[in-house]
Amino acid sequence: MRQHRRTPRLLGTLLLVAAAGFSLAGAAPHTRAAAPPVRLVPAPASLEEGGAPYRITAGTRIRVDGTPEVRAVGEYLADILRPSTGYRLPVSSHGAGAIRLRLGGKGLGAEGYRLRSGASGVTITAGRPAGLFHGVQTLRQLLPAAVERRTVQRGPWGVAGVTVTDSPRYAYRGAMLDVSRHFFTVAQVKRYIDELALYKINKLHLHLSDDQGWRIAVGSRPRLAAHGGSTEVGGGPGGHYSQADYRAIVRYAASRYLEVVPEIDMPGHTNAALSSYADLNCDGVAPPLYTGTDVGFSSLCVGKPATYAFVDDVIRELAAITPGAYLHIGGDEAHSTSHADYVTFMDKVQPIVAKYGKKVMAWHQLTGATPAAGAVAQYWGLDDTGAEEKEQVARAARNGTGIVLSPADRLYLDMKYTADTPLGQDWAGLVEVRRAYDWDPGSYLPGVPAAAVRGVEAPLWTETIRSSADIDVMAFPRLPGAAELGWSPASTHDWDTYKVRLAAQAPRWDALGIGYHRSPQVPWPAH
Ligand code: NGO
Repeated sequence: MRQHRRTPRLLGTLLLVAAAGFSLAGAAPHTRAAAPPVRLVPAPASLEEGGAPYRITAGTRIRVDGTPEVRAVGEYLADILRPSTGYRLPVSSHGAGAIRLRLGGKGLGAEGYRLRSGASGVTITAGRPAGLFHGVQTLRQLLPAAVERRTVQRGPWGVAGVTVTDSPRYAYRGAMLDVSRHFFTVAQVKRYIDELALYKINKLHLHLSDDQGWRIAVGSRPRLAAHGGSTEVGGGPGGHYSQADYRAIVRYAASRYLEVVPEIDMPGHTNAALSSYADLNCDGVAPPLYTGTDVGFSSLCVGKPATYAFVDDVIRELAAITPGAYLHIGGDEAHSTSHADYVTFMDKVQPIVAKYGKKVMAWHQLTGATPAAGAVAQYWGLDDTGAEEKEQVARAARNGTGIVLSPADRLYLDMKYTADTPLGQDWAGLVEVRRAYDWDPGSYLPGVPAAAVRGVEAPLWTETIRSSADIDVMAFPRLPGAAELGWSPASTHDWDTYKVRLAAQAPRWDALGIGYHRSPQVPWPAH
C-alpha cells in the first residue's frame, strides 16, 4: 500500500523530467535521449526510477527459463523486436542473456511480474508465464515507439533504468466484440486480440449470436450458421466461424494470455436462431432473417421442450471447444418474454451450463431471476440507472454473484465520443475519453461489496462498425482507460497524469497502424 501511494508522486516527477526531455529533443534533434521517458499504461502498482538505462544492441540475447511457455513468451518478444531493430536477438534457455525472462519470485500472483532494468540488462520475473507476458508489454512501452514498426528503424533502443513491481487490481479485465451485428473474420479478431494484449486485458468476450446473425457452427444444428449466419446489419453477407476457426481464435487468445468468454444471447436477441429452426417459435413459424437494428422483439419459446433441447445442443458443443471457465448466456432486453417466463427460462438454462462444466455469465438482468451459484452478472446500466435496479444487482452481489462492470455511459466503446463522431450510437450519451476513464469500479455501484467486483469490461457493439479501422477508432483511446481501471491500483487513478501517459501511447499506435480518435482532452504529441 505504501508503495502504491508513491506511484502518483513519482509519475508527477516523471512528467517534469519527460517534459524537459521533449523540449531538448525539439531544440537539438541529434541529441537523442538514452531512453524514452517512462509513461506506462496501465499504471503499474509500483514504479521506481533511477539508475542507468539499458540499450538493446546487435549483440543482445534473450535468455529464457526452459519451459515451453516461457520460451514462447521470449519468442513473442523477439518477434516484436527483430523487424524494427534488425537484430538477431536469439532466444535461448542456455548461456547469458541481457534480456532475461524467468519464473520465480514470491507474491507476484497469477499475473504479476517484476521488471528490473539497468546498464547490464532487463530482467522480468514472474510466478507464472502470464506475468512474464504482461511484463513484456511493459518492456515494449519502455522502448521507443518505433520499435513497433515492421521495417528496420534507426535506434538507439534504450530502456530507462526502472524497477516495476506490478500485479492487477482485478482478475477480470475484458473487452467484448459483437461479431453478430457485423461479422469479423478470424484475422480481424486476432488483430483486436493483439491490441487488447498491449494493455494487459485478459478476457475476450465474443458476442456470437443476436437477431442479425448466428456466428458459430453447431454440428447438431447446422442451419444456425448456414442460414442464421448468412446476413448481418444492412443486409451484407454475414459469415460464421467453423468450430476449427473458433478453436484457432481461442488458441491465439491463449497465446496472448486472454481467455475467450463466448456468448449465446437468450431468450431474447434470438431472431437468427428462430429463423433457422421453426420449432423454436411458439407459433411454429420461422420468421425471416433480420438486418435492422431494433432490439427486444424476439424470444425463444419458453414453454416448449424443444427450446431446452436446442439450448443443450448449443451449450454442449460450445463448452466442448471453450477452455475458459465462463459461458455467457446473455439475458438482456428480453422484452418479448414475460417476467415469469424469464425466471423459468433462467432456472432451466443455468443448470445446463453447469452440466457442461461451465459457470454462468450474463447481463445484469439475470439478477431479476435467480443467479446460479458462481454466476457473474455484467452491469451495463448507466450512472443514473434507477436505484431499484442497482439495488437488485447489489442484492445479488451480496448473495455471492460476481459483478463485472460495463456501464454503458462509461465503457461502451460503440458510444460516440462527441456529437460529430461519424460512427457509433448515442443512446447512452456521448462518452469522451475522460468520462470513460474517470470513475472507480470499486465504489461505482452502491451496496456492492468490493470483493464482489470481479473487474471491468469494455463492450464494442457493431451495429455501425464494419472494419478493423472502425474498431480501432472507437476503441482507441478509450480501451486503454478501461484496461487501466481493471489493472491499476485505485491510488494511481488521476486524470491529469493519466492523460499525459495516454498521449505518449499515440506514436505506438501510429507505428502499429492503429487509427484513433484525437480527443481534444488529451495532450497528444504533434504527428
Ligand atoms: C445494449 C443491447 C445491445 C446493443 C447495445 C448497443 C446490451 C447488453 N444489449 O447493450 O443489443 O447492441 O446496447 O449499444
